[in-house]
Amino acid sequence: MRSKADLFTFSPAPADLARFRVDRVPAPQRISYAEHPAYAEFARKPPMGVRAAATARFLGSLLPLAGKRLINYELIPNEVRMRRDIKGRLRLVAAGLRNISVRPRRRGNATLPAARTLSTDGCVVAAASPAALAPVEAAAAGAFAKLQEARAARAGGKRHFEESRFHADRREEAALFATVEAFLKDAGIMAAASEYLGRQASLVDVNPQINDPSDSFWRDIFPDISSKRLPKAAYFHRDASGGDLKAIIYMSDVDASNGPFGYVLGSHRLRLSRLDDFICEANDHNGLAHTDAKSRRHFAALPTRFRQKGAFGNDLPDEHPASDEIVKAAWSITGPRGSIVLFDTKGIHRGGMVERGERRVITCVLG
Ligand SMILES: O=C(O)CCC(=O)C(=O)O
Ligand SMILES: [Fe+2]
Repeated sequence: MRSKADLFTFSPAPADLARFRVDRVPAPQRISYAEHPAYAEFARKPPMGVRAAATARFLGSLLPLAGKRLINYELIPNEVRMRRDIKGRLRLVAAGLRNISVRPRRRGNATLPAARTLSTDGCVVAAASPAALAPVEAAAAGAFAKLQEARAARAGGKRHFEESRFHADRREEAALFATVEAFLKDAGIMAAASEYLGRQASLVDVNPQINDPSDSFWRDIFPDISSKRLPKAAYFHRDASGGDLKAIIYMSDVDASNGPFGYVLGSHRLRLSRLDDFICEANDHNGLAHTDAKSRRHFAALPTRFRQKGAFGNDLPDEHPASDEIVKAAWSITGPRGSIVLFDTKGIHRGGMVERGERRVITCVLG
């Protein structure tokens, strides 16, 4: 009989691909917005009212975000976060209090090859055989059907990125959670994640996701501007969450045209000061990082230091020295269904930009 390990193989990124030179490039999220064609006009002389409103919105988001970081909010599962009734809120508080003592990530002494690759590159890929993937396909079929229905109901209208996703609730999708958890364990993903985090990793969220060319969240970045040319670093971002890992399971074959996930190798080593990182997260949370005209007007009215985003790629001019560095070190991960991408969400990445066909994945949050 074949052992479970035979059903999975790890592969590191192509060795000939460049690694992101964190010490050589200026911080990519520090952008001269006063000279940016889509922001300059707004940055020139923002009216007092806009400045006050923007700054108030920014400052107002700091305390809730600090609270979230204190309780490791992103490690609390969907079904506890989403409940609005009193009992649900109490559970959230209890989970939050328990979480205060969770240690942040402690890097180093990785011994497993997959954890070592994760430490050097920020990203590692495993391949599951069709036999290993089969139970996951069966367990996720219902969730994908529901998601497809919800997406069809929004056909024609503009879909937000979050509408690509189905946030599975562990109470309703117990079988899906259990199957995915077993799959990630057998694949060695949980062990690699645990070594990387320096503590026992757990499966926090399971989010089936469908993308096709009708998703325009990545294409219509400046809806009011007629030029539709995208910058080279379009949609590249660092997640606004507190620093967890994600495992993306490809549920369909993924080639260059149906939205491969892309990771900038070594970019998880980017060292932002805690303050700058916090500023980025705040703007990603408070909505000022959006790129429609109203959000840009407000963002451009912020004091210069506060003009930073985790979702910076759409704003990064091709001339910025970080742009080429990002492109050179970006691994566009194509692969058959059953491929599993494990990555540090604080590294620079993008995905789901489908030109043709459809891409189905299950995005799992590990924390
Ligand atoms: O859909 C993708 O491939 C990437 C989405 C993403 O950026 C994420 O899950 O953090
Ligand atoms: Fe992301």
